[in-house]
Amino acid sequence: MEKEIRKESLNSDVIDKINDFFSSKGLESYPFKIGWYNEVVDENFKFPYKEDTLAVVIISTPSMFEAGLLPYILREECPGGGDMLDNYLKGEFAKIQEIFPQHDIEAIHDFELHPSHRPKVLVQTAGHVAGAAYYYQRKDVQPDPWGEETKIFGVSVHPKFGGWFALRGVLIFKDLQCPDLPKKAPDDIVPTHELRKELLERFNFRWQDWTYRDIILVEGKYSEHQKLYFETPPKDRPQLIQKLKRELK
Ligand code: B12
Repeated sequence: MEKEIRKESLNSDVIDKINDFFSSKGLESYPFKIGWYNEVVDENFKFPYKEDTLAVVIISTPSMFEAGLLPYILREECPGGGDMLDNYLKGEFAKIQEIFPQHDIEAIHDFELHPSHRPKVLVQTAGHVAGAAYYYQRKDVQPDPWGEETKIFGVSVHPKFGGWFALRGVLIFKDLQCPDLPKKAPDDIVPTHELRKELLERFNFRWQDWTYRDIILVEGKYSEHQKLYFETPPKDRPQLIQKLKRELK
């Protein structure tokens, strides 16, 4: 019994520390059990870990750009190889291993693919099972209003930020078991058939106009600088970064 209590307080200590680390950077973290994720995904997406293994999904909120990415961009001397956002988040995820040298942590980013091009993690599913953001999929709109030939991708909606956020990846604590982690259902903030249909249509057919992000009233959105950064194709971002450096430094 005493051992179990210590195990649980160790887990909540880990969860609190991760939360403290990310929150000042405009990032949110939500714990989940690997078993909750494995229960819903197809065989080839499952992780080969015990069901009670502790994992955390990381979300970027609208303030991530100004609180973390922009200072990083302005600090970095030379953009170097790769995307600045990916490099920034790789660095932040890697710091978690430094904070917890005693734990065996696997960090997986949203953009990581297997050689077969299959994503290493489905971050929308992770966000849903962690209770962070409801993942609205085609099967959640019944009766189905689209024809068989129409491909409809699902979209997650954050209760505070609507679509003004992104799911950045997961951290898996391979050596930590969390049998008593309470499961929280995500808030169903797009409850009606009409609104869900509208959400999926905006995300699939008009995602460039940003409107799917405003499917609910939100507490915060991307700044004009952030929108400009994300609208700019990665190959043109180095020039934009130089411009931002001149304007903001
Ligand atoms: C590949 C990819 C694309 C591809 C294909 C899209 C797709 N969904 O397949 C393309 C290039 C088209 C694309 C485009 C875009 N994408 Co994209 N994309 C991805 C990526 C890397 C993988 C998605 C994927 O391949 N999924 C595989 C399929 C099979 O998964 P699935 O359909 O969810 O099926 C699983 C679930 O159904 C689950 N499941 C089964 N039953 C149940 C039951 C429950 C309850 C649950 C929860 C789950 C569940 O099991 C299935 C797998 O076995 C993700 C990041 C990531 N690593 O997840 C971003 C991601 C989905 N994209 C994102 C975005 C924003 C976009 C764009 C707007 C462009 C952009 N980056 O700004 C456009 C919009 C889509 C469009 N209109 O074209 C965001 C979505 C954010 C959100 N709010 O949901 C993500 C999550 C990236 C991120 N960092 O946030 N994308």
